[in-house]
Amino acid sequence: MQERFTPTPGDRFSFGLWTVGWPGRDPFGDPTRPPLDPVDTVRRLADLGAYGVSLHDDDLIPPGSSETERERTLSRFRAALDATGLTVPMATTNLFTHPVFKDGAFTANDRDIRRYALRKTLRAIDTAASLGARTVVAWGGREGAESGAAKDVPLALDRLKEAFDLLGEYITDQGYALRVALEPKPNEPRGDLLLPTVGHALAFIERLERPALFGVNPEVGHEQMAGLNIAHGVAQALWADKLFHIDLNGQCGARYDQDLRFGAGDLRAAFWLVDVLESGGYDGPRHFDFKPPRTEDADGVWVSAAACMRTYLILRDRVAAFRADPRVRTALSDARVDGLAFPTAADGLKALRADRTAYEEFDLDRAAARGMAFEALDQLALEHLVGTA
Ligand code: 3MF
Ligand code: MG
Ligand code: MG
Repeated sequence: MQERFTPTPGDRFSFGLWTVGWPGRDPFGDPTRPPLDPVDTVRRLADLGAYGVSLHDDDLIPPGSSETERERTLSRFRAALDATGLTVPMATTNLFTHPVFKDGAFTANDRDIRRYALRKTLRAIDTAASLGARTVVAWGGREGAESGAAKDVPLALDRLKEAFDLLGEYITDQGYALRVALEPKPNEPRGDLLLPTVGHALAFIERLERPALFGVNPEVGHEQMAGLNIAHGVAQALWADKLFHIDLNGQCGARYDQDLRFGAGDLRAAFWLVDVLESGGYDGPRHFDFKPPRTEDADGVWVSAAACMRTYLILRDRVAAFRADPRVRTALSDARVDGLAFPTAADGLKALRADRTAYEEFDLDRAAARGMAFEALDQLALEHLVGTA
């Protein structure tokens, strides 16, 4: 039992430096834990069975570092990666902590701040490439507004497109093997954020000069803050070949951004998310973006991190058992789920219009009376989830 749920690098689990490294400062209280040394984090994550660590530029290289300090920090970090075999699958830019970004970065009303944000991001892209990352995440943490007239939204979208077109040009010119994953979030820290959901981001990407370079990084809690179904959002991203990365965590409904460990909050949503990730062809990192609650001491941080991976593996096991259960196969067939695989009018519009059984002779009452048998199917899922199937 124990062995099955012990993570290995083959499971492709990764964590942000800023997740386990969160010292617990929140809007109402001071930090409850000391900062972590990124090198120790690398060792602890490798010991726990993770394969990757991700980072913002500033997580590793404090802003204002000299060139020598930057090189020294990077080489010390690289040595820890080499010693443990941990990789950096994703790296990103912090465009939200410094007060200069209070009105946004790529969409700040002030042009000089937008230009600084772009230069900072080009630098972070160089760092990402030098660490061997394959994905750059872009979370527009301050791209938004608290009040109606403060932000001209169509112009802000023009500037956002301009920024991502320039970043796409840079990645292409440099020949970097990097793709960009936009991370949607509805609100927090701004009252309203641009690109609030997976759907908004997918639509935006199609307006870019190099859409193939861009995809999404959905986060469980972000979609749930908007009251949305994360498994459906991820399924649509996969359908569009745009699931470049994922941020796994937990959230209890539409309230403040909780960043709970994976599986906390809406456990059934987590079950269906693992189902869609495991069956939908996603082969990227299973990346955790959570915050060990500030009630935990240093040991509690690692308990919480280990639990994220263990819960994923338990859910993966439960989902596989659900899919393999002959009773589930029957229930799926009773629910006619595979009926959706047949094109509705493969013989074309003309044949559809000529088919009297499709309309004039269609037995509306009989079709409406057919039960869908979804309840039996869903109860089987619940029983697999809680271990009584
Ligand atoms: C905020 C987030 C961010 C992003 C990160 C990019 C600080 O709610 O989720 O975490 O994930 O900036 O990966
Ligand atoms: Mg988040
Ligand atoms: Mg995130």
